[in-house]
Amino acid sequence: LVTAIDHVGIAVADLDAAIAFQRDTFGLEVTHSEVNEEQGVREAMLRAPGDLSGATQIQLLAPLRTDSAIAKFLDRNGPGLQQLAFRVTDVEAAMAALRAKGLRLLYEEPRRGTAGSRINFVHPKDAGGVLVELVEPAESTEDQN
Ligand code: V0V
Repeated sequence: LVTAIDHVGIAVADLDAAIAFQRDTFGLEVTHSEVNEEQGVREAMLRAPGDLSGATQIQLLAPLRTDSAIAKFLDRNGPGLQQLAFRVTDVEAAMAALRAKGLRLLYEEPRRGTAGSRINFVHPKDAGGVLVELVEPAESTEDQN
C-alpha cells in the first residue's frame, strides 16, 4: 500500500523562525514552500543536502487562521510532531483499502496537498494516535518540488 515515508509534519507558530532553526541547527534546506488556503497553512518542505530526490522530507506547518487544524494543534499541544505522511501511488485505492479495514478517512474525496499532490488523512484514533496522511504526488515520485 505504502511506497515510502513521504514526510513528517511539524506544527510551528512561526514558519520563518522554524526554517532558520532547521537550517542553522541541522543543515536542512528548503525544497519547496507554499500557502494552502484550504488547509489553512503556510508550509515548507525541507531535506538534508545530498539526499536523493524522493527522500523523506520534513514539512513545517504554520497556521494561517485561528480556526485551522494547525492552530488548534498548537493551542492544545504547542509545537511538535503533528503528522506522518505515507506516499501512495493511488490515493483512492489506498482510501478504499483502509476503509475496508474499518479505518475512518477524514475526507470523502481526496483534497489538494503540497505541490499539487492529492491527499487524505486517517483519523488519529484509528492509527495508534498518529495522524496519518496519504499522499499521491502530482507527478513522478522523483520530483515533487
Ligand atoms: C488531534 N488529535 C491528534 C491530532 N490532532 N492525535 C494525534 N495527532 C494529531 N495531529 C487527537 C485529539 O487529541 C483528540 O484526542 C482526537 O484526536 C480527536 O480530536 P478532535 O478534537 O475531535 O479533533 P480536532 O479538532 O483536534 O482535529 C483533529 C483532526 C484535524 C485530525 C480531525 O487536525 C484535521 O482535520 N486534520 C487534517 C488536516 C490537517 O491536519 N491539516 C494541516 C496539515 P482526545 O483528546 O479525544 O483523546 S496540511 C498538509 O499536511 C498538507 C497540505 C500536505 O501535507 O500536503
